[in-house]
Order: sequence, then structure tokens, then C-alpha cells
Amino acid sequence: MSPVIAVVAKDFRLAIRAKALALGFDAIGFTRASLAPDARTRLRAFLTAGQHGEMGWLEAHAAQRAHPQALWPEAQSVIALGLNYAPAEDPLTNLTKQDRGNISVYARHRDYHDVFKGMLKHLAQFIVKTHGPQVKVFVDTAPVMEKPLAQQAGIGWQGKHTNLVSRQHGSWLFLGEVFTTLEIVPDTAHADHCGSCNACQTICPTNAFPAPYQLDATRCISYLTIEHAGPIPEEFRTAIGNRIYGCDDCLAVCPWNRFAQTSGHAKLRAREDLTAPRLADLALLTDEQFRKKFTGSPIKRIGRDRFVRNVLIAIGNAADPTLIPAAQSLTSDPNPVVAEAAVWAVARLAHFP
Ligand code: B12
Ligand code: SF4
Ligand code: SF4
Repeated sequence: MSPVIAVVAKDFRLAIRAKALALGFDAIGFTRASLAPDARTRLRAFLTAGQHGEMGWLEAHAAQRAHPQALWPEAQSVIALGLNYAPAEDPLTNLTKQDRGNISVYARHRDYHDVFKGMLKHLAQFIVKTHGPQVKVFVDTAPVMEKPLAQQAGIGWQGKHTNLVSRQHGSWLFLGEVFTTLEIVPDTAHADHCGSCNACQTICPTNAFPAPYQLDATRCISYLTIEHAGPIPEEFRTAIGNRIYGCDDCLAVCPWNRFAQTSGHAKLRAREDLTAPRLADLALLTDEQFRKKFTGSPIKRIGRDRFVRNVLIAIGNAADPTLIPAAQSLTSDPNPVVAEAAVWAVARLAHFP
């Protein structure tokens, strides 16, 4: 690259960084629109081992996922962004509340996809206005390997729990990207700072890590409660405890969280009714009530039946006989997965002293 282009690019990086921070992003870095061969090989190994389970969309678009330029051939650079969603309280404290459900931190407030995408569009508009390139914005749902790209862009590293960890924000960063046709001087990839720690692997209730840095999604409570459609396999039901939507255990236990500041984003403030909701109330939600309650929330996507299935597993683990009537009333639910979970819950509660 000629010195002149390098100077322009450097100023431009500063301008984008300043704009991103002004818009409310908490982390930003730049990388080329290509992935290191390791990330591609490991994606292939994950898929070949069937560790993606029913998430067929991971396999269907594997080529684009592995090669950002297969997704968009003109892309030259990726601007990786992070949004801090660190909770005000330790999410693990909820797990001992028998009559309550635990919703993972990322789903206790407005859908982050909407919040993040809105901010990305503003940043993209700024880039187009000032430098005129083409841009595309992504968050979560596109076939993009967001964690390796964010590591390449220097935002943090993929920890042994496989998520991106930041020295400043711990495990609590949402990720998203602006792809652009501009060539921007890349940042240096972030080094791994897990060292000899293995707290995330040790705490996992379902032993979902076959090895450090590898996740068998089919054993992960996040997958089982959100992505998996049928009955939850018996072997995981007790371990799920009261986690009714996702799981944060491996994130919450990470020692790097001690540097995290509670998220200041008003749109990411936890809804009170989703912080530790009563299982008895959730079990009895009708389809209409479910949709109304979860409008604007990521939970809406899984639908009433899958959600109530999860609530019934938590009820079966609750050792609280006052929950029997709620479970009993669902044993003849028209949805067979709900009815089966209700029968299981009633049988479990009958065996508690
Ligand atoms: C599929 C998916 C899931 C699946 C599978 C998760 C997984 N780890 O693959 C399930 C449903 C289980 C899931 C759960 C969660 N998810 Co999710 N998920 C995704 C999604 C859509 C794709 C991830 C993917 O490509 N997986 C495929 C695997 C092969 O890729 P990988 O995880 O990067 O695998 C790497 C490692 O295995 C590593 N590796 C393998 N072997 C080795 C060996 C060594 C030595 C090393 C160093 C590395 C290494 O290399 C691979 C390639 O980089 C992304 C969004 C996106 N588009 O990227 C969000 C995303 C990863 N999820 C996210 C979140 C928040 C969660 C949950 C915390 C939600 C919750 N509270 O329930 C949990 C966390 C569970 C966990 N421990 O990972 C965030 C993570 C943010 C962050 N800071 O990293 C993302 C980025 C969404 C977002 N835009 O913010 N998720
Ligand atoms: S999210 Fe929960 S179940 Fe999934 S890997 Fe982490 S600790 Fe294990
Ligand atoms: S808990 Fe320990 S091993 Fe796991 S990601 Fe954090 S530092 Fe790495």
C-alpha cells in the first residue's frame, strides 16, 4: 500500500472509531474480509461431527460462513463491533430460586438484533456519506463467523467456552459487523488470555465441551431450550434446572468479567417481569398471551409450545408441590411435546418428599 493511502486510511479508521463510540458501541476493530484457515477447518470439523444438531442452516451456508467473500465477493474489509450487555447482578443467583424460571441475560430485554442493527445502519450511513463505498451490515443471523472475525479484529479472543472474551467487557459482548468494499488497515488479532483457567468447562451442567474451545451444541442448554424442537432428551432434563431460555453459566463464571461494567444501554435494561418470573404464571400462558408478553423479545421466536415445554421441565425440577396443579392442567395439552413434558413434571413432583 502506498504511504498516501495508508495516511488516508489511518484518519478514516479514527473517524469510524469515533463515530462508533458516539453511537454507543463499546468495542470496535478492523480486519480483512477473509478468515484464517484454522477457523474454516474447525467449522468443517464441528459440522462433520454433527455438533450442530438440528441447526441445518449452519451447514447449508457453510461456504459463505467460511469465506466472507463467498457471502459478498466485493467485500474488502470487516469492521467488527461489540455491544456491552453485562448484567447488573450475577445471573447465577437465579438458579437456586425453585419456583422461578431463569431466562438468560441476553433475552431479558429488547431483542438485541433490533437494537444492534439500528446502530449498525447509522454507522454504515456515516461511512457511505464520508467515503462512498458499498456496505452491508450483519448481526447474528447471517452466515458470518462473527467470533473469529472479532478476534482477528482485535476485540477479544475466543475463550475455552468458545465465545469472545474481552479484557474490558468479559463475556458480555454482542457482536455484529459492517462489511465494506473499502480497504482499511487491519488491526492485530487478539491473543488468548485463558491460560490455565478452565472454570467455564467445569461449571457446564451438561458437559457440553468435549475439549477446550470446542462445543457440542447438541448438549448445550442454550441449544436444547431454544433451537431444539422436540421433547428434551431425558438425560439433560435434571441438569437443565430452572433454565427456561438459554444458559449463561459458562459466561458468568469467567474471571475476566470482573473488569466488566454493567451495560449502560437503556434499551438493554432487564425487564423486571423477565428477571425471575414465576413458573406457575408462565406455564399457563395461552398462545395469545405468550405473543403479547414477548413482543419485541427474542423469546417470541420459539413460540408458546417450546417455551411452555421448557417451563414444565423447570417445574419438574422444582421440588415444589404447589406447582403440581399448573403441570397437571397441561397433561392433556393439544401439543404432544407439551403434554409429555407435563406428564414428566407431574411424575417428578409426586416423587419429591
Ligand atoms: C450457532 C450459534 C449458537 C449455537 C452453537 C454455539 C457455538 N459455540 O457454536 C448455540 C445455540 C449452542 C449457541 C449458544 C449461545 N450463543 Co450463540 N451463536 C451461534 C451463531 C449463530 C453461529 C456460531 C458458529 O458459527 N458456530 C460454529 C462453530 C464451529 O464456530 P465457533 O463457535 O466460532 O467455533 C470455534 C471454536 O470451536 C474454535 N476451536 C475449535 N477447536 C479449537 C482449538 C483451539 C486450540 C482453539 C484456539 C480454537 C478452537 O474454532 C472454531 C472456529 O472459530 C453465532 C452468530 C454468528 N453468526 O457467528 C451466535 C453467537 C456465537 N452466540 C452468542 C451468544 C450470546 C450465545 C449464548 C451465550 C446465548 C445464551 N445465553 O444462551 C450461548 C453460549 C453457548 C456457548 N458456550 O457457546 C453470541 C456470542 C457473543 C460473544 N461474545 O462471543 C453470538 C456471536 C451472537 C452475537 N451476534 O452476539 N449459539
Ligand atoms: S451455555 Fe450452559 S450448557 Fe451451554 S456450554 Fe455454557 S454452561 Fe454449558
Ligand atoms: S472461564 Fe477461564 S477458560 Fe473460560 S473463557 Fe473465561 S478465562 Fe477462558
